[in-house]
Amino acid sequence: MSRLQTFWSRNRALVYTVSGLILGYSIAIVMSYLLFSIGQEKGRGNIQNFTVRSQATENVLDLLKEFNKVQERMDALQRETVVLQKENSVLQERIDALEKAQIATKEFGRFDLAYKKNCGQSSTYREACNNAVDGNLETFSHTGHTGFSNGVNNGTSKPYWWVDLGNTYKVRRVDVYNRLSSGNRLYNLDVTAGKSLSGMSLCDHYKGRASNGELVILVCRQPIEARYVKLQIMEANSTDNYLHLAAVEVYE
Ligand SMILES: [Ca+2]
Repeated sequence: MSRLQTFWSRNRALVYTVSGLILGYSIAIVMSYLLFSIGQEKGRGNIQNFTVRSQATENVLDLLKEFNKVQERMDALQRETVVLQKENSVLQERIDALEKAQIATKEFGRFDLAYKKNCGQSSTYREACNNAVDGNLETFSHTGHTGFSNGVNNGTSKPYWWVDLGNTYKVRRVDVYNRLSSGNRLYNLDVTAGKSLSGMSLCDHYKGRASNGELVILVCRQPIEARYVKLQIMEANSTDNYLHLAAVEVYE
């Protein structure tokens, strides 16, 4: 019997056992590697998904930030618009005042058509209507006084004054000289003109309030063919409501 045969017959069981263990370990190593690879792939996929979701969230947050910025800008623009509208309103008032001043420098008829002409007023408190056409700025007409209560005088609702020019003229401008005291009572004034007191057209409106002795120039938008010119405070409340006029001058 050779040496090899002798070794095999003595150690066969040991060789089988060692071979079996080597094969078993190899299979275990291969399986572990395969399972690890699969797990890593799956893990990578999950990380990618997570990354995608995270990017989408970032985009939404960025959009929300942009939206908030746009909203803030719109609010700021809204506030700027309100300020500009107020400034525009103030400028418009200045333009109106300048236009009136410009009109006042234009050539009008040289003669006051109302001077010493016949007149009337809705009611009288001491001072007659013709004090407004006497050429004297210290005298004034005064509509009715109806009582005194709660510390104030009571006048009348919508008091008016008118003048008869005696002939028909193309009335374009009416100058009103305010009384030298209680001048704030002149406001909300309609100036109308027409061929008869029952057929009057609006020449101009004065918002007021006026100051003592103020000259208020009223200009008709269109010349009005008129024999009569009428001034009326359009306020219906009678409390401290009077029309008193130092002078009224009417021009073509
Ligand atoms: Ca007068």
